[in-house]
Amino acid sequence: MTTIREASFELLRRHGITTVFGNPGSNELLFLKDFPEDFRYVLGLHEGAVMAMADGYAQASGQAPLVSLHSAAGTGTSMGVLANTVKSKSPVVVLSGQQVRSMVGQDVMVASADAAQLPKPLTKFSIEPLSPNDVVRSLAEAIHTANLHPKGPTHVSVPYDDWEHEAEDNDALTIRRAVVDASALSETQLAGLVRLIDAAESPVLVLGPEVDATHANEHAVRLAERLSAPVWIAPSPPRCPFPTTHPLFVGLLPANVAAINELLSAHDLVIVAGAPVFRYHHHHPGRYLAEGSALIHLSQDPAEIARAPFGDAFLAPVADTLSRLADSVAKRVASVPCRPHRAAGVDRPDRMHSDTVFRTITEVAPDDVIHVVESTSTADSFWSNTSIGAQGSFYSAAAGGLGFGLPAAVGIQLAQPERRVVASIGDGSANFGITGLWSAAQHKVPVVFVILRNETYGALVSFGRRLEAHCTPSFDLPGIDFVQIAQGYGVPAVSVSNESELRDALTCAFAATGPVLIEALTYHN
Ligand code: TZD
Ligand code: CA
Repeated sequence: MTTIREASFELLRRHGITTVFGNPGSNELLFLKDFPEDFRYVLGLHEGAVMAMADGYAQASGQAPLVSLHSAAGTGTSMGVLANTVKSKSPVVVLSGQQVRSMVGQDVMVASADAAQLPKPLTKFSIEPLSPNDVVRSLAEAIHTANLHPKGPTHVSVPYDDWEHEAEDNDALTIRRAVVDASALSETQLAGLVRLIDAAESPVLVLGPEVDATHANEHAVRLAERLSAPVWIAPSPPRCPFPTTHPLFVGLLPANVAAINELLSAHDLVIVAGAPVFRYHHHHPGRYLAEGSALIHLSQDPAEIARAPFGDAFLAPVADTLSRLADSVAKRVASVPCRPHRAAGVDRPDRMHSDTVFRTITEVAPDDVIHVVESTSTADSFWSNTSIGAQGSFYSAAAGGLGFGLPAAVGIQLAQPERRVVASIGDGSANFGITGLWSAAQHKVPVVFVILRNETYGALVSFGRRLEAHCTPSFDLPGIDFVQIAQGYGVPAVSVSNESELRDALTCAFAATGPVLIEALTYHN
């Protein structure tokens, strides 16, 4: 007899899902029983860290991992990070354990009263199968849905007595299904788009995370070069779609209406690829787009296209569209745009400016290093002092939810063992995902963690000034010793306060075979 558990593992195996990130409780034990040897279980000490490791792994491998969580409490605890996962469009399949079917109605301990409802606003699909006979098919639906564009997290809740039931004969057919996700602009649609672009005098490109997620970076470079068009990265980027060392790269768009309009106003055509139009943050009302400008939106996300308040949109795989446009648009020659110069910050005797931290990381890290960043007040400093090149070299929380960066770095490093990951994390942010250090230590995942210890929620101090929110409670964070915390989780650590100490620490960290944490003493200005 094949049990539902065995059939489910066969389904997961069939889809290449052999890494499980989890935190277990009593409801999950019968799923984890006889855990197959070809699967790897990465235990996280907190569900936020579990979800972030899985999200990072999904983004950096392109493959859906399984997340195994405990009932309502475990699933609920993961949901802060899940808010990022939906925006990063990571194909994560969440399996939460449920009490025995016949007991859920009595609201016994660790039953999840309305399990499918719990993560619903954040997931593409959420279900608790109505019968054990539908468990394998439901799990298959969750896997396919997670992997179809736009990708995203899905959730299945399974009562734990289901796992030992006999699987359906028909489950074998479900397990065997392959699904191909295709479609592209027709030749006529493409020709229309090419005509629009060729008719423009001064096109500009704005690129977003979908470009990096679908490995379309090189097509974007070819198109930009063909058009000799300046390239902006769309606001608050969770990934980097274009090499920042390229002469056509001009910078990151700020996240507000007025500034975007101003920066793009010199162009009669704005081509946005693989980004929402636009993901604003600060409220600065104004005209979306200058008089006489037009906008073309290329995306494979129907919801993003439907909600955009302006621009004509083309729903099709971004990689294919960019590649065919690069082959078809007329070649132009234009002068290379200039990038604004930014003066470097100055160190204090006992503390560094964040510019020093990022510049030194750039100097010491290997060229193909992967950056994971969650240090909110130092975003400009990061982009001014680092260069991001190839596909898959930059990751950040897609919804700005803290607790992603530190554990995501662990998942990303697990997915990319040939490259090194450096995680630059604020001292505030670090605490939301700190338990990721333990998983890194246990699995010897060689992430270099750099904690920027400016002893405050710097971004909130700056935001407060801008909103004139005076006399708030203090947002300072004195007395958090990251060296002791890291050592407590089994990660070797050192504190540094100037450039030469940082350089030495980074050199040792990149030579290490396991994780290392560097506490960099910085200041907020
Ligand atoms: N909680 C969660 C889960 N996500 C959030 N984004 C916040 C709270 C609010 N928040 C921000 O948006 S930035 C920030 C908080 C608390 C401060 C982060 O401090 P940091 O970085 O030390 O990591 P900086 O460079 O000092 O700002
Ligand atoms: Ca801070």
